[in-house]
Amino acid sequence: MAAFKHQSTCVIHGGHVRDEQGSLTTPLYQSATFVFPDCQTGGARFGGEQAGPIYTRLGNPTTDELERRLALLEGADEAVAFGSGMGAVSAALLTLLQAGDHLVAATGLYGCTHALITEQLPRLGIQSTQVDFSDLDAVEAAMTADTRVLFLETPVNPHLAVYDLDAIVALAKRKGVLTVVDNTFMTPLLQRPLRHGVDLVLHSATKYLNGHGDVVAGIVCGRTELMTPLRNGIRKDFGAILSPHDAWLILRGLKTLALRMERHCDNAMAVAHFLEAHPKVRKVHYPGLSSHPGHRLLGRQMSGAGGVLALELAGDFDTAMTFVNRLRLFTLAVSLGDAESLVQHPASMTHSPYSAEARAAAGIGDNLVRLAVGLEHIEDILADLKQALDELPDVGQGHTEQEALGETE
Ligand code: 3LM
Repeated sequence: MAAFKHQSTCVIHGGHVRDEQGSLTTPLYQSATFVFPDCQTGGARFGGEQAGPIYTRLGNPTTDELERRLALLEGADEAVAFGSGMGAVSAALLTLLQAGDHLVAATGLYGCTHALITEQLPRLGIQSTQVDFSDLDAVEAAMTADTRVLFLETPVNPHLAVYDLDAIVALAKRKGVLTVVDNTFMTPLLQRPLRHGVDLVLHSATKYLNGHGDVVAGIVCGRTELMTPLRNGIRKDFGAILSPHDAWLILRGLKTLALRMERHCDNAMAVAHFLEAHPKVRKVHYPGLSSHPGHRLLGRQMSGAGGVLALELAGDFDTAMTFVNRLRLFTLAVSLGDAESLVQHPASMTHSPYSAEARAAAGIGDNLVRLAVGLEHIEDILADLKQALDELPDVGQGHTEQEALGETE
């Protein structure tokens, strides 16, 4: 596959094959099955001696183009698309793990990934330990003779902790285990984990990759040796495929990914600065801020800080409810990566699958609110946050104005 020098070109042209009619856009093959010219050809396609479509659960020309484009963007040999991000997460783990194996995962993870690891995989004989991945000694200590995989998100959903991929991969290689990274918050435009030696990278394509809030999808990228069983075994037999129509919508959405990510990052940075200076806010979690522990990895591991941030309000559960309910432009909905700015309350929504203890260990408090900053004009975004914050009761736990202005020691 031809690679392009720039990702902003690749999101438009990567992996495109011009069809016989000369269609500018990728044709949509909205067909469950494909006609064989003769019986011998059908058998040869099933036997793998001849390339060509068979049946959409096994592969589809529209979905193939999306997979080629993502593979180029992530720097992978191949990509395999799924009907949801969770389809991608579960397929990646089921490909690499079997009964008796052990997994070390980060404490902070999207809620359903946490549920998959703690509730579903143990039913299949796959055990796990969750630890803070910023403490590599703890990661190493959590490994057993049966550990096969390290799994993490960076930045973490919902509180944007950032982990050092080079250091984690070095540990994994030393111990002979594989690493899987959920790159949903960054997209391949801001972070390419395979370049750091990670084995599989995956996305909820529901988010930035599609970018328009109208598709649920996932994708896994990696080297052929790992992708072949993922495609020809796990996806074929568990069947979590992506609809060709949704693949087509993601291909359309991808064309503006570079432009969108730039604007998401700019808007989120401005929001982070605004919140950091607001007396009703106790803490802002955004790797773009120099106060964030992951800031040092900007430039080395990430080329931008992304469009999601989290804030801890000076207050409690009720303060968070009041703040979220007061927002007008920010729409109260889970998900992220859309044109619309979205707000949600992780403890009661995306991370409700955690027990209260696991949530506390993961650093997800009741006063934590997640913002997925959209593409609207920044003045409208800031005005909405200001009106919702200004009305909150003053409980005196936020930054003082002097602190916020950097006037204290
Ligand atoms: C959310 N997240 O609002 P799907 N990996 C990451 C994710 O953030 C998600 C998935 C995987 C949210 C969804 S909550 C009901 C809505 C880092 C999803 C799973 O299966 O495409 O939803 O992806 O944080």
